[in-house]
Amino acid sequence: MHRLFVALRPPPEIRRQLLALMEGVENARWQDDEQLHLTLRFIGNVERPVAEDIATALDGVRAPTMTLRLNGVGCFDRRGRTTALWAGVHPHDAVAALHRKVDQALARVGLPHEGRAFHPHITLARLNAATGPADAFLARHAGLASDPFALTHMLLFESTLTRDGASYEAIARYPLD
Ligand code: 3AM
Repeated sequence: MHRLFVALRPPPEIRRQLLALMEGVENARWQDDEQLHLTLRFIGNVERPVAEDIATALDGVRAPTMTLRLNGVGCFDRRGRTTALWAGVHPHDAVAALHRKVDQALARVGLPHEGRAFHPHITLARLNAATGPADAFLARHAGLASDPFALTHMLLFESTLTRDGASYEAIARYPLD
């Protein structure tokens, strides 16, 4: 089985800016440089022939290169607990349009539409019960901004879960126009 997702990779200078934010939350599992990405669509576990269909379907997605900026930070909560800290991006329209195109391309090869709302974000840290409060981090970086950065391709990633977290490998690369 292959655990797949489709994502954008911020350029090195933006990743450096994000890495520099990563302190001040006790026991947070900060993402490393290799792990930084903006997920367009989580796919999950598929068998090899389906993975090949997915790779072909993504080849047919046509979308323009987009320019984004970092825009603030936020968190995801589940059952009253914060599970992830992330950096936001702005504007949302082009990246949401690309998310929809990817979702449609994947539907054509039989994957069910993603049910949940799309919130473009770059995960900075994963948190668990042992993690200290993140309020000060969220307040400190509420005004996060960056120079504009261009995203010129999207990537199909394979995720391998290890005891130390997930490791991600780009297995295909699709240029944006
Ligand atoms: O972009 P991030 O890193 O926040 O949380 C997982 C990660 O998102 C998410 O897919 C990305 C690559 O692993 N993910 C994992 N399981 C998921 C699921 N069942 C999921 N997204 C949606 N549904």
